[in-house]
Amino acid sequence: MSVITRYNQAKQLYESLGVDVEKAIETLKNTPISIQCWQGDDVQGFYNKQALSGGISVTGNYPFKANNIKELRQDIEEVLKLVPFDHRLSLHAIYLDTKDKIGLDEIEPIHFESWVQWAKNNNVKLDFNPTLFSHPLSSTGFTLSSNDEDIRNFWIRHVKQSRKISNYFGEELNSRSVCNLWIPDGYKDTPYSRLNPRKLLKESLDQIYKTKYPNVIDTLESKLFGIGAESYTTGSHEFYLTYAVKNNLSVCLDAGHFHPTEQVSDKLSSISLFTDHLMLHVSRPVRWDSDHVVSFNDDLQNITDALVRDELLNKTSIGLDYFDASINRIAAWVIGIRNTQKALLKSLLEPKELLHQIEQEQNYTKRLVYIEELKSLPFGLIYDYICLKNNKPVGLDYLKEIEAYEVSLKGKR
Ligand code: RNT
Ligand code: ZN
Repeated sequence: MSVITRYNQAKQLYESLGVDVEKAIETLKNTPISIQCWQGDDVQGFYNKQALSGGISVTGNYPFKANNIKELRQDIEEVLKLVPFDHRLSLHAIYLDTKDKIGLDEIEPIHFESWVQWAKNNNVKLDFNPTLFSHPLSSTGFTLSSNDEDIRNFWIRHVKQSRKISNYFGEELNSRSVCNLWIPDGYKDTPYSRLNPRKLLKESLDQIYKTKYPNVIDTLESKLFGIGAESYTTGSHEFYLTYAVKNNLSVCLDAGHFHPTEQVSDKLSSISLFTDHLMLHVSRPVRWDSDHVVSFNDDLQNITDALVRDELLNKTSIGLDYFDASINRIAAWVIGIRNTQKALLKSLLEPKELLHQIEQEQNYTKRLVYIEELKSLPFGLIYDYICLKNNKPVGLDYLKEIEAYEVSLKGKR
């Protein structure tokens, strides 16, 4: 049976429940994923050859890693060939394009001009992240909350420049750019004062966010702990959430940055009532914030369900954040993007109005019957059709393309 015949049958099934399948597909099309550039080269970047630090780590030594901008772009273009629809690319400051020896506090839009050109050619929008790790001035484990004023000021200048670059992206590409701030600051061992670094971080942020940019969505990414910062992180969830609400900024929730039993999906509705925007780092923690490739699991489904059921998609940026060097890096990207799209599609294929109504009628038996039965409907056939229609490989076929691409790199990297 052909992909189209199977699609038509699945479509009929969904329509019998009152689901508008074409509308679901259209919404998926209009929901870009912000792809993390750093999956391509194990968070190395092109700034200097500093080892990765800041409590994050990449394991594995799969060959064919991208070694320069040209190779990284080539790899991302390959990824874009294997997933339907247009997407965003999330860049880190250390992925700048310049031969000049400049400080991270001196970066300018011009150092990212070639990325904007590339983005225009590839129908991609750009997001940005200042890089406050893998640098001699972050080696004490503190940046914006360092008690050394020079260190703090250096990083304040860096983040200010980063926001300027993000605004340039937004302006050039006609789409507001998310500028997401994450800092590694924290203590390995129990601090005496939990307040002092947070006071300093607050002061730093006050300086950074004084300037308002029309084309930037500023987000603050919290973390519970990092490797080497097990006992305390300055930028905790409470710190950033209250700071964001008070200062009209937004937060970024990384799925690996909470206690293992906490559900990011349950936080979205609450926060959405008090901030204009939500940013997600969709990731997969395995025992800890291990940044595994996003899997099609309940955690992911719960997130997309929360976004779709409560109509939060319009105010949410869905970004990926993982880095796996133990498997083909293109596959790592593609698996995570396709899984995120599938989960979104599955959520979009629910008879939403009906379920809201059932809940309002307090018919909890009916609610559970529907929710459980919907889980086994053939959303995968709809996804296959989307791939086919958009000239993207259906099902397992993308593996062949990745294998062929890998063969083409032999002897070149
Ligand atoms: C670290 C944060 C952060 C980074 C990227 C590379 O724990 O999740 O988002 O992963 O900036
Ligand atoms: Zn993250």
